[in-house]
Amino acid sequence: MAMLSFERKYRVRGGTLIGGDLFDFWVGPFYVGFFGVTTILFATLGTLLIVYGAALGPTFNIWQINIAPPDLSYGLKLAPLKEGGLWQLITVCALGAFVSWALRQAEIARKLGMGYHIPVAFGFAIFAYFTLVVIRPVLMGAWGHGFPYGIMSHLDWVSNIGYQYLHFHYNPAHMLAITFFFTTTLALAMHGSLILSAANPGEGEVVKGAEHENTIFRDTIGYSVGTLGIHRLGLFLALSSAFWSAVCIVISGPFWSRGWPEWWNWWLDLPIWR
Ligand code: UQ2
Repeated sequence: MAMLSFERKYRVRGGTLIGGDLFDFWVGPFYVGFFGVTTILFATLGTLLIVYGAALGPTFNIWQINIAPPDLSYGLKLAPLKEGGLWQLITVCALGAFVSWALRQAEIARKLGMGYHIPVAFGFAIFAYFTLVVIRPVLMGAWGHGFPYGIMSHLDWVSNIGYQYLHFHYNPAHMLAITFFFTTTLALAMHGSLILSAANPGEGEVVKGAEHENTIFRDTIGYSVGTLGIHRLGLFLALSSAFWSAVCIVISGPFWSRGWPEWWNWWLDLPIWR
């Protein structure tokens, strides 16, 4: 296994949040740590529960396997395993694994003396999932409002929710989320193509750097956001995508239960038209 020259200096004890030196070791290239252990435990248990749920039938077709949340009549109670209890346990395992993964990222960042940007960024993804399977179901009073675990079934769920609010594209937070997702792909396409164009200038040409990167954008659009700026912008766009996704689903039901097109009547209802 290749080892970067600086790793000999940084692969040292310390920086752990919990467990002291006990789990402070590597397996091959992988740092373990307390949260590496909890990640493995939660992920393994969660996966086994999914396989058990699949084995209960009616199919092992990977596209059709479905592990549904409890019926709405169970409210916020624990349900029997085969009546949505599996979904509840799998949700706990998923959150346990995701949060463990984020904390392991934080421990590695501490070891390396880096900022917490990576675990914070991953935290936004966890927050979006948490909003979908915990915050919104709790606000609506039943775990049955969570989404089912299955490839086709979760797509059907998204489609059904969309139609339940008549036309989800009129949800203003959904509009923002989509705009951020699209702008993220625009920014990454601009950045990726710019870096590759500088690094692969063609036969016989010398590799170009930041000055050239700035110049191609100043020459074309009169503005360069800068080499650090593009990464700040990219992170902002990506985090905003996850954030507004969470907002758009959590307001659907708990704060608005009619069709989203109707929400825009606030415009026609403004007193200025009277
Ligand atoms: C840039 C720059 C980079 C980049 C990119 C730009 C040298 C290597 C892609 C250009 C980005 C701009 C002008 C912002 C575009 C705005 C949105 C909302 C997509 O200037 O600095 O660094 O990779």
